[in-house]
Amino acid sequence: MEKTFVLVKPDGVQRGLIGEIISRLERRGLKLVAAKFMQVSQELAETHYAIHKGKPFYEGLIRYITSAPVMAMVWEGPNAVAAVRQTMGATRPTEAAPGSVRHDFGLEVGRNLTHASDSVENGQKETALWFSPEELVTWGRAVDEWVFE
Ligand code: D4T
Repeated sequence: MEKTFVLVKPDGVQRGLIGEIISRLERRGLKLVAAKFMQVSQELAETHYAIHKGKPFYEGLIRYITSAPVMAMVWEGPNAVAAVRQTMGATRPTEAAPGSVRHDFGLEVGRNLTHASDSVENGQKETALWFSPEELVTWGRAVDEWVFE
């Protein structure tokens, strides 16, 4: 089953939106397989956002992601990558679809509340960066057969 890496960023934590965001993913039928509330180190932030190094928003992005704790998670489901990105909405909140997290709670790209992997490959890479293999829980959910075809 496809897995994807999700972060509730510092603004989402500070604004008390961890529960709201988890609730939306649960309600959709996705299954939580790992979760960790943590302060992001400078080193982890720089590795996670290595692709953006040198871009004008890079320094601010690193300051933002290390500014307060985050909730790091791995979610599983059919097409989990696409489903989670749809639930989160476009990177820029003013371009995010109505009903998405970033539309409903955000205004600025530099305070866009969440991160979600943009491909299956990046989902695997990010999961391996943020979690050790033992932190991923394999479990059967009673409603799985009513959510997964
Ligand atoms: P993340 O990685 O946070 O889920 O965002 P996305 O996958 O949706 O978008 P991204 O990689 O293009 O951007 C990473 C991160 O950088 C911030 N950002 C981005 C910014 O502050 N200014 C910008 O112009 C862009 C493009 C927001 C998300």
